[in-house]
Amino acid sequence: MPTNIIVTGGCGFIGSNFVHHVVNEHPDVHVTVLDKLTYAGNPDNIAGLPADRVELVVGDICDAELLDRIVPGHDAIVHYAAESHNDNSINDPSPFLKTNVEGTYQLLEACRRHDVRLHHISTDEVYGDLALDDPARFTEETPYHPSSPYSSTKASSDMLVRAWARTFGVRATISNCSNNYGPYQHIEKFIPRQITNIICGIRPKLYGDGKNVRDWIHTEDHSRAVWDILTKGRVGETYLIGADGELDNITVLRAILERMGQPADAFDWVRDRPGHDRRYAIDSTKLRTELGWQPIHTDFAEGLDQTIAWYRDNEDWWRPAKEATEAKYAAKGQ
Ligand code: NAD
Ligand code: TDX
Repeated sequence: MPTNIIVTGGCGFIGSNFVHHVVNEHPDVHVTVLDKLTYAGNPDNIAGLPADRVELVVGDICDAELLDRIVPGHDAIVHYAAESHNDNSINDPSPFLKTNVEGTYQLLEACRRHDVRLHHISTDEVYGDLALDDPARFTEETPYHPSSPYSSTKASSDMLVRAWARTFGVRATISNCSNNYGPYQHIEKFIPRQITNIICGIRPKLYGDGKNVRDWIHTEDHSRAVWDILTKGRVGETYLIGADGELDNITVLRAILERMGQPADAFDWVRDRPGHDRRYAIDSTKLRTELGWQPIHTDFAEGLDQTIAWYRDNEDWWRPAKEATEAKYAAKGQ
């Protein structure tokens, strides 16, 4: 059982939720968060956690010398750090190449030099997309077919992890998860963008025809799955994480509008995302049968209510980023 772990990207959305999960559920574990604090990283996400359990190191995963200073003495690295937003990757792919590909390479080299276990966090987007009427879902055997600069850099990072595991014996696992929702998600992303738009009196914005399907999972269920893979998963293996939460975007938006007391048509249709993936869907049978994981947050409406309440209660957290985020979208007709 690991007792001293590094969490890269632990000040971002999913990474910080994982740090909270470990602190709450695994009292013997110390966490070193390594985070560059980009626009998406906020130290407030882990503020208030006990100082003897969580240490923040502000730094870049591309910095090999820094990695040589902090990695020795740790049992494992859980690697969340990434540039994570598809729309940003279309505006400027370069930081995605740097952090997602080179950053993962530097972490792999550090794991190799110091013989440290790695769990690499990836996405279902590496598999490309499915047609709306396709009965298939993604499995661990689905061929890679990424569509966007973001997903192609995540696919590249997965390939590096597999190669370093096979060639150099790095003790690595990979998980590919579906769309997360919950507290601390940056307001550039679909669900928090629409919730905070409504709070600000701005009409929500829906891309294309609104029929694109995402497979939603509460971030807490993702954290539990990652812990199970880190502690019980077979080294060298990939596990898909999903909670059977397929919904199209217009259904999610209508649920948000209804729960926030808005008319069903109180939103704007906006320009579609170039290369917009149609549908993602995860078959998580391997994770469930091999490791016994199951999602707990299976009621999406309840999870959405909690998420809406969190954004209402934490306006200080998101308000400073709102104007600039919307200005960036407006410049693109979105
Ligand atoms: P996020 O953008 O909210 O957070 C990313 C974090 O990484 C931030 O704290 C940022 O400061 C940090 N970071 C960025 N570049 C860095 C660098 N060079 N060095 C150190 N830290 C750096 O992202 P998220 O949505 O929480 O996603 C986390 C991970 O989960 C990513 O690897 C992403 O690909 C993956 N993922 C996300 C989803 C989703 O629905 N959001 C789904 C599946 C997988
Ligand atoms: O304003 C919007 N209107 C809209 O219709 C935004 C921001 C998005 N959308 C659509 C695009 C997608 O079909 O909503 C869907 C979800 O969009 P995002 O929140 O940007 O997520 P997505 O592109 O699906 O990628 C997310 O899930 C997989 C994460 O951002 C990735 O990091 C993860 O790998």
